[in-house]
Amino acid sequence: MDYGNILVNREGPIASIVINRPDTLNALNEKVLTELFAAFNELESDRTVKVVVLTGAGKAFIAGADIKHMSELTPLQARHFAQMGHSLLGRMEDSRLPIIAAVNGFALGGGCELMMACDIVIASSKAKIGQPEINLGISPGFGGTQRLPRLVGRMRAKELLLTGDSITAQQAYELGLVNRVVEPEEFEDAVMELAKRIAGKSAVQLDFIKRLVNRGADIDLISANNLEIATFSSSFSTHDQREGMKAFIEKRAPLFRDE
Ligand code: CO8
Repeated sequence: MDYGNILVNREGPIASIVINRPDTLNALNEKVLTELFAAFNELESDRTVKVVVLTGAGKAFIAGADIKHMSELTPLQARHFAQMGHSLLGRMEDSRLPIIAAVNGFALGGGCELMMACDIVIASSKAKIGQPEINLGISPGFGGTQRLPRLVGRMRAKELLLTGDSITAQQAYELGLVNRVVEPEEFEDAVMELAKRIAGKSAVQLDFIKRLVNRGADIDLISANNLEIATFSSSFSTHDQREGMKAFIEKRAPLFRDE
């Protein structure tokens, strides 16, 4: 597929997706959502890819859904738009690929929601994060009222959602919304260093562990633990389990084959 609004690059096992609408601070419209969905499908089916970095061009990660686009929507069109966003975020959470959100700047509204569907978040110290929808007279539509309280707790989530205030990357770190805050000049290196470390692991286990954490969080503990037992036992049918343990015993680095 030809992408007009995003850039997709591959460097060995590390793929990057850059939302490339800097004039609108990478605001999300239906075309961007469609392209992102297609890009995640494309990368998922390329078995050489093991990790994805998602970021934005220019000074923003994503400053939210495109307000000009949304200002003309009927309720039915708004429903369709929200469903597209939810499908994309569900696709990201179901992907076998770990997704690192490299939050280079503003992550607001739909941008914060997309960030929360990623697996690890590295934020530049200049990033601003929030759910300002209330200031536009709407409620969040891409999962903000659901993922945010699950990540930071209900009280803190309601404060952000009801005031619409943005917080700094450091405050987001203290809330547990981002994993790490890095100075702008070290940002790209920190993201690539993390991506490389993850890409060196077994792709089978990246998939298994991501699925267990994401799906286990939505079901009861007994069922989730049973899922873990089943997944753990099936690990013992893989090459990478045999290699990982053999390498430990032989005191050398493992050579995973992602199978
Ligand atoms: N949509 C469209 N255009 C935008 C957006 C946006 N979300 N954000 C910024 N832009 C545009 C500006 O209009 C401006 O364009 P122009 O140069 O043509 O005037 C350009 O980007 C640069 O922006 P600013 O000049 O405003 O840059 P500043 O550095 O002064 O300010 C801010 C940066 C603080 C990020 C400011 O741009 C801002 O407040 N943006 C809006 C943030 C926002 O409210 N986001 C939430 C949107 S709602 C949402 O995401 C809901 C998601 C769920 C949808 C559910 C489906 C119905």
